[in-house]
Amino acid sequence: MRYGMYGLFVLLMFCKFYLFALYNDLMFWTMGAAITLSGILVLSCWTLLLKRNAQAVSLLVLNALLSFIIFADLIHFRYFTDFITMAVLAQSAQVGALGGSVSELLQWKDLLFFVDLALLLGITIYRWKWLDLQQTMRTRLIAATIPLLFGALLSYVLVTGYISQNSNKVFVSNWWNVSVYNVVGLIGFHAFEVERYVSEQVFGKEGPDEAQVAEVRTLFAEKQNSERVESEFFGLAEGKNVLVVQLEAFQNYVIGKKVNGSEITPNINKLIAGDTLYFSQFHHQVGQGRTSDAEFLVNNSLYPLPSGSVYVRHSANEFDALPEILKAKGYTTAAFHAYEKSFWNRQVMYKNLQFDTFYSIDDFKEGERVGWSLGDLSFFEQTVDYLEQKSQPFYAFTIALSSHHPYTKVPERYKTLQFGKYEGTILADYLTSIHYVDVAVGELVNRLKASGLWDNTLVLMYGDHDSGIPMDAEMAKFVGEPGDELNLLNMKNRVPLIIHIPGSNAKGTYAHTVGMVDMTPTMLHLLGIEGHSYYHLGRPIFDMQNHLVIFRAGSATDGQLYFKASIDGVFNKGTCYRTDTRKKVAIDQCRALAGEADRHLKMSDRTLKFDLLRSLKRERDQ
Ligand code: GP9
Ligand code: MN
Repeated sequence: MRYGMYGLFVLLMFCKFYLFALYNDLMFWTMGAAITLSGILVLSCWTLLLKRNAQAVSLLVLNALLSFIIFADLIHFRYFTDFITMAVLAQSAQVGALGGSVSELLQWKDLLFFVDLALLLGITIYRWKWLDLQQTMRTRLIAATIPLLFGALLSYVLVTGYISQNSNKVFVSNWWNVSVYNVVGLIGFHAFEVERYVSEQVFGKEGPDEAQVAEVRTLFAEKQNSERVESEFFGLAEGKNVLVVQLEAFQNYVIGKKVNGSEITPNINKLIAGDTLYFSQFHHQVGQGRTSDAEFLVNNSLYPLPSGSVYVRHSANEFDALPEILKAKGYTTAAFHAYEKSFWNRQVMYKNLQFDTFYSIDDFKEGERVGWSLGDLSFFEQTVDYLEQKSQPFYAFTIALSSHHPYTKVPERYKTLQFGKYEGTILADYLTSIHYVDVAVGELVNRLKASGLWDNTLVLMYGDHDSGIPMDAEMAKFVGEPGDELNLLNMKNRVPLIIHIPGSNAKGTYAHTVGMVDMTPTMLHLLGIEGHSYYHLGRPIFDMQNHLVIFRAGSATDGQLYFKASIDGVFNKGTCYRTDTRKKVAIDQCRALAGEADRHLKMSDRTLKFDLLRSLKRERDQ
C-alpha cells in the first residue's frame, strides 16, 4: 500500500506538471517529461523512509506544497510570461502589481491542481486506524534509495547530455527563464534559480571593506568631475521629448556604403546628410547580456557584467537610471519592444529603472512578421501612434528586433540588393535585413515628421551590438572597409550613433572615439541637466575629444592606442596597436590603458555586486 500511495503521488504530480506546461503552451514531451519525472522522484524519495501513516501525511503535504508552487507559477506566467523568481519575491512591488488582477487570471480548469488533495486526505484519514505494517528500516532504505538514484542519474544524464550537445550558455547567460525551463523543467528551474540567488545574494555578499568602497567612490568622483563639459550643445534640447531608437545588430560599416552600386542604407544616409549629428567612432560595449547590456549601458552608464546580464542578475539593485532621473524632472517614461515581455527579465528591470509603461508584444496589433517577431516597420508605426497619445515631455526607449541573427526572414519585396559572389551567404542575408531596417527607420522619421514630434523630440539612434558574422579582409573590402587586422577587429565593435536635436541645425560627422557608456551623460548634457552628481561612468561626448572606450573582455581604446586583451586575461599575452599607423607596437605601450580598463570594469562590477549605489545615492540625497 505504501508503494501504491507513492506511485499515486508520482503520477499525480507528473500530471500537474504536464498540465502546467499544457496550459501555458510550454514544451514538455521527451526531455521535459523525463526531467520532470526525475525531479519528482528526487524530491519525494525520502517519504519512503517513513512509516506508513507518516508517509501518507508527508506525501499529502508535499503534494499540497508543490501544487501551490505550480499554481502560483501558473498565475504568474499567465500575466508575465515568466516564472516566479527570488528577485520577484524580493521585489514586493512586482507582486503588488499583480495583486488587483489575480482574480481575473483564475480559471475554473485550475481546480484540477487541487481536486486530488481532498480525495487523498480522505484516504489518509480512512486508513489511519489500520495497523502499520512492520517493515524494517533496511527495506525502507532500499525502497527510498531506488527513486533517489534513478532520479538523480536521469537528471544528470539529461542535463550533461544537453550541455555537451549545445553548451552551458543557457545557464550562464540566462537570457530567458523559459529557455532554462525547457532544459531542466519547472522543479529544475526553481532549484537553479534559488541556488544562484542564494549564492549571489546571501553568500556572495561578504565585503566589501571600507577600502574597496573608497576605491569605487574615487572613480565616481573622477567621473563626476569630468562630467563638467563646457559645450555649445549643453541644454540645446532642454525640456524636449527624448526618443531612443536601438537597432538590432546594426553595425557601422553599412553606413554610406554600396553593394553592386546600391546603397545599403539610403534612408539613414539621407538622415546623416541632413540635420543630424553622426558619430562614426561610436563603440558598443556589450557582454553576454547582448541587447539587454546595450540597454543597460545606455540607460545607466555602468558596464555590463563579465557573465550573464545585469537585467537578470541584479534587477533588484538601485541605479542612477536615466528614466528615473527624467521622471523626477516631470517626464513620462515608456519602453517599447515587440517581443515577449519576460525576455531578458525586462518587465522586472524596467519597473526598477522607472519606466512607467512597457509596451511589449502584447500591446502591438498583428502586422507583417520579420525575423523573430513583428517587423520593425509596423513596430515603429504603432510606436509613433502610442507616442502621439503620450503626455509630454516623454522619454521613450524603443528596441527594434528585425535584424536579429540569423537574418533570413526578410519578406521578398525588400530583397533588392545584389551580392554577386556573396549571394546566398550570411553576409548577404545580414545586409538584406539591414536594408529592411533602413526602410523602417525611413518610415519612422516620416511618421515623426508628419505627427509634428520630429520638431520637439531629441532622437538618438544606434546599433546595439555586432552582427556575430566573422569578417575576413575580402568581406571587409566588399563592404568598402580596409581589411587590416586592427580594422577587422574594430569593425565588430563599431555601431552607428545618430543624434537629431530638434530646433537646431546642428549637423555633421564627428570622428572622435566614444562609447555606449557615454550615452546617459550625453543625453543629460543635451537636456541641460547637470550630470555631475550622478553615479555614472561615462562622460558627455560633446567635449569633442577621444574617450576611453572599454570592452567587457578587458580590451580598450583611447583613440590613439587599441589594446586587445588575450582570452586568459594575461596582460603580456595581449596585443597593442597604434590607431594612426594601424600597426602593432610593444605591449608595454598599452599598459596604462589596460590598467585603466581593468580598474573601471572592476569598480563597475563591485558596484553591481554589492548594490553600492543604494548607499551612495542615500548619502547624496540626504
Ligand atoms: C529579444 C532581443 C534579443 O528581446 O533582445 O536580442 P539579443 O539579446 O539576442 O541580441
Ligand atoms: Mn541584440
